[in-house]
Amino acid sequence: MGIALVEGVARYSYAALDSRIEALARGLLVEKDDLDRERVAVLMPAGRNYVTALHGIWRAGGIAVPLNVGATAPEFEYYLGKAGVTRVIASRQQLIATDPVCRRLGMEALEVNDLLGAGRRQQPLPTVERSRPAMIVFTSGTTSKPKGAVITHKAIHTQVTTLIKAWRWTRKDSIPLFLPLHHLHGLINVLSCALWCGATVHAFPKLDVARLCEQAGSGAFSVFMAVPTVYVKLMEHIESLAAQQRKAVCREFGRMRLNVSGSAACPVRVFERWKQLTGQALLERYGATETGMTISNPYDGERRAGFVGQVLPGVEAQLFDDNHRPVRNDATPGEIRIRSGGVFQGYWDDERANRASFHDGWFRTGDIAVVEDGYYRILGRSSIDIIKSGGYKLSALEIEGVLLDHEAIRETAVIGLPDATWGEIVAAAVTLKHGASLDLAGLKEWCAGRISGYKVPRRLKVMRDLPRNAMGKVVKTALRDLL
Ligand code: MLC
Ligand code: AMP
Repeated sequence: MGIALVEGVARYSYAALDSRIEALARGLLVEKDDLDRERVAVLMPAGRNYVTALHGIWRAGGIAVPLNVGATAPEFEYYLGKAGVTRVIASRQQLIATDPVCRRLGMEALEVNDLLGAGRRQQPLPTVERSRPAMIVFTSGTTSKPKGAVITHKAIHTQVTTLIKAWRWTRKDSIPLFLPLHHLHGLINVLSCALWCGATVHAFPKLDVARLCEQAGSGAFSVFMAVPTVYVKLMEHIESLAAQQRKAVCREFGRMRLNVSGSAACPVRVFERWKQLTGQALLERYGATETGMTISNPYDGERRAGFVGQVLPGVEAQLFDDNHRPVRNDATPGEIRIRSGGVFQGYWDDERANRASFHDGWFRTGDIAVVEDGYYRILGRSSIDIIKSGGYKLSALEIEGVLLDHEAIRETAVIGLPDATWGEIVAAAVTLKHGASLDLAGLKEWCAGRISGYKVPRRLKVMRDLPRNAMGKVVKTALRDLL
């Protein structure tokens, strides 16, 4: 069997990975027959241990809760509590960072190595039906705190097999993995699709544009997937290279069989510049944590800049108006709603959110689109309180909730502002308490340790009053124009 993972100079075969996964599953089970929906958190960067932990939990019948390695202690505590996690599997570095929280919650925190030898070799592994939940993935939304999307094995199976077919994955493929593994883009589209079909994953602990270009330039990859921000960063780097090196990197990106962009809108200028540099027409696709990928530009055929493409096989998509009526005319904007075997089961322990998110069996994405000749074009979101920065979905309300704890801040309104690199950046408008003062550097420093780096405001506007309507509600559109 071939190589499943490349991590630095180490290469791991599928067979070696498989026996490690079984050993970990047995280490988790010890005397039990089945973890039976026990929630086990996974907290580590891409690599052999991540795959061992994720699949080990699955084989033992547990529910994996992949978490952000950059989460702060309060965020971490929220995720563990909300999902009812009982054990955490972490890398050494994460173990040290999260130990105080785990101790406080009386939770067992382990490294992969602690579990590998802990089970009995003859211990049978349970049969895990596809209808069972496989993981809880936290996603921000229109509520202040992130919600845990429960995704079954069946939904993962549907999502992965759909993409393998649509994008022609084969075992000959090799792909770099540098996106975070607590979201579907890295976890399903890159890691799971590759491992499903016997391809090779090159794991990077984080985005390292220089190393990526070096390896891409030596022909190491056949497929590349990233958020638009990564393509912007890659192009900046490529343009800074000496002529010969630049030529080699561009040539090798051009020789790959597929470059995909998603998780946020790919600006037309990024599509065009990438094509100019490498000759590759980026394949833009659309999806969400709750649905997996649902709309994609074609593998063969026209890839339209500024469009997310056509509905994937096996997926039903329909535009709806504000009164839950299907939009009959494709040129009329409507909310994209989805039905498919890839859709999640519901939010963990959140009946209110479940009621609000489904209507007549359709999942409401909150994204507004039009359709032209079968190609979807995203116009925006139904809520201004959702910000997409570098492919991360952020809740303005969650950030506002944290900022209000600042001793100088009386009121705040958080919005996303357009940005050429990040898509949007987080901006906070605040009014201050009497006699208080605040600057951006001070605010950033205060936020560290409270919210993940990517949620921290990059702009601060201190105002005498926030713009409000006659009802006293902050008018965020007016604020956006002001900023
Ligand atoms: C990092 N920073 C960000 C940021 N990421 N700021 C705003 N938005 C972001 N997304 C900040 C850091 O806090 C830091 O600030 C500075 O930028 C440099 O940090 P870094 O970690 O060195 O950045 P970098 O490695 O360049 O990260 C950029 C990135 C990352 C694009 C690789 O943002 C990323 O991995 N994004 C992908 C998210 C993703 O996978 N989304 C998929 C969701 S699933 P300071 O002040 O400390 O210097 C989904 C479904 C679907 O949406 O359709 O796929
Ligand atoms: P998440 O909850 O992090 O999975 O983010 C899902 C959201 O990302 C979707 O609802 C869209 O708003 C956005 N999204 C994903 N892909 C695209 C794309 N290609 N273009 C525009 N928005 C996208």
